[in-house]
Amino acid sequence: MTKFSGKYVVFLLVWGAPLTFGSSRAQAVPPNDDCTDWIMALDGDTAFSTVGAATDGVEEFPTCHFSAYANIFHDVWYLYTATCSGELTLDLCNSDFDTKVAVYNGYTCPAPSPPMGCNDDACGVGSGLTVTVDQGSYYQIRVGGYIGQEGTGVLSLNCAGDVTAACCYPNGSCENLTQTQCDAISGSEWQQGQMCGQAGQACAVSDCLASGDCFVAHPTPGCNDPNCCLAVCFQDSFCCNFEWDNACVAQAEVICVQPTGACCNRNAFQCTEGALQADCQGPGMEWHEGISCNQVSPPCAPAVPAVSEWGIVVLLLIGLTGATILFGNQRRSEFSRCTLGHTT
Ligand SMILES: [Ca+2]
Ligand SMILES: [Ca+2]
Repeated sequence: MTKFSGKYVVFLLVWGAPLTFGSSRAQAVPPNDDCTDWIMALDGDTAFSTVGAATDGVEEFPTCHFSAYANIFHDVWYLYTATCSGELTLDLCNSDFDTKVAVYNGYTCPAPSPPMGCNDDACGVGSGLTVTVDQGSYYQIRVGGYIGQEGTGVLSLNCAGDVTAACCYPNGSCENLTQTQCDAISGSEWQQGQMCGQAGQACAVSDCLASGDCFVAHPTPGCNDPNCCLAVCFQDSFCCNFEWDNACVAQAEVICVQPTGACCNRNAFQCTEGALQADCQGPGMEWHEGISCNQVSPPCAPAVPAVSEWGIVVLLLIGLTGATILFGNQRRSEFSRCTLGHTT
């Protein structure tokens, strides 16, 4: 009741000074009187005036319900783009009237009710409040007064919190982190003002080089195709920070272009063009990256017998030769006998 009584006194004093009030109404209407005419507000101090402004915002009950009133009278509008992820603190303490203030999450008009926060008296009859914001998001600030109140003052804004930016790991992968978080990672670089959406610029592609096939899981981070490596790590930083596991391989198979080559099956004497390495596995299978079947050397043909097998081959040839000679001699003897019999 005490606070309400104070308000009531102030209210009477204002309405009890018609000359002052009348002269202020004659001033120009503030350019940001209407919600749709908001003005950008930056961190720091912004001088404002609500003199002559109309009340176009709506009553915000219960968020703005203080001392019997839920509206913010003679309001003017500002739009703020958060420069940090953390807490935005604003105040109207340096003002010459009984202020009220509200912060809305968004930039549309009418302002998206209910407001994130609202305050009447934080410093005397001046207003102030703190809301949680996300870097890069928009917030509407509605500045006005308690019923019947208007005047001039200063809107002070201070965004305190962690600013995130691209953090480039030594292997070239990128993650949006605060400078403190990024500095804690050995060899990393914090790119102030850049985000990982600009990965090609934020982090050097060549730094993503690492041993290990991009399409085969291995216990070390990164893989041997820098473009593929960066693309996968952009989606999943685990792959470049800890291990190139099966999940990284699965992403690589979707994102990256896999190398193909000739797949020679020496057991079946067949060769397949443009095969993936993963599809050319098993006994007798040979994968030759980036070449066609007619370039496979030695040609994709039956395997040459091993040295130990040559003895068997020679013996078979000797046996076959001997049998041929014997068979030939027998035939010649029969021919001689027949010829002699025929001539006698
Ligand atoms: Ca207004
Ligand atoms: Ca106030």
